[in-house]
Amino acid sequence: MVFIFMNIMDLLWVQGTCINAVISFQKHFQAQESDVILATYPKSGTTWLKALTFTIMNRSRFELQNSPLHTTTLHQLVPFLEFDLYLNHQSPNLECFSAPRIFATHVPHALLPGSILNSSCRIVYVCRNPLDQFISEWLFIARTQDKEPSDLAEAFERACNGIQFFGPIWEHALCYWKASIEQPDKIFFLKYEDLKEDIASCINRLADFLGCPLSEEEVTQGVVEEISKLCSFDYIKNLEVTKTGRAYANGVKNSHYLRKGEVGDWKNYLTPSMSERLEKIIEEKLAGSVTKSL
Ligand code: PAP
Repeated sequence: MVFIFMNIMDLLWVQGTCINAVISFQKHFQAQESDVILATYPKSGTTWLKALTFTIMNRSRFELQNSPLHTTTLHQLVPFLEFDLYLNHQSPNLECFSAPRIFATHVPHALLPGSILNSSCRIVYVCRNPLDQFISEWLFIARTQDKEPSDLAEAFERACNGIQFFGPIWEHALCYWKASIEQPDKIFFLKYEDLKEDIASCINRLADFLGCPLSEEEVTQGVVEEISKLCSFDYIKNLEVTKTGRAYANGVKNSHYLRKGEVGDWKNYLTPSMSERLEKIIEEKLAGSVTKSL
């Protein structure tokens, strides 16, 4: 775990393995006006958001039944800036990505390069209930290491102290949430739970934000339902490329990114006192802001 001091007041966290990549990303990335950046805290719905955004934005280029999503991993279609692109290259060649480009990042808002913050490229952020996020990450780490999960109480203690790969989840979400309130045309703030509850409405709102709204004709033809199905947990989990492929740069099995995809799975792992403790921390840290969201 590594942290960067931005100034005397702010302490911003990034995963230790990608600190140099984040610095290169900050220094060298040149945003284009048409870029879309998918920003998330890990295990909050990145893979789902990649599928939805790619499908919505490319639906006039590829018929849905011929979407590259059927044969190509989402990590290749929408690479992570700090893992896939800048991890091993200070200034990777991004010419192979045709506009509009879609990239993903877990980097906190304050660490995004100026060219993203100061251009008119768009950012979509997804947040998730921190209890579900914690369990998802705890189990993901074990799966990637092919081991039993680590001690739950210890991992939970670290999460309550904000010690996770990208720092406290509440700070990460709060900064993006504030920015989305200040710049609603630039940052679109979504919740994993809302995607689960009403995917059709989220697809419509996301398409509007991305500047490619669904036409009345598309709505009548059932395109929203088709996008929803193509990007659904069950559909993506059962694709051959998910079962056999590996994530772009870290080599982790694709299948590890699709575990259960449910809201409230934390109830199967956390005791009532644990959940109350983390809920109280979240309530205190996010009072009056994203609290209702989480
Ligand atoms: P990442 O940030 O490391 O890329 P991310 O995709 O955000 O991972 O998180 C994985 C979680 O999203 C998993 O949650 P779980 O452990 O609680 O099951 C995964 O199942 C869930 N997920 C991935 N794809 C989808 C999808 N299409 N629909 C719903 N949930 C999904």
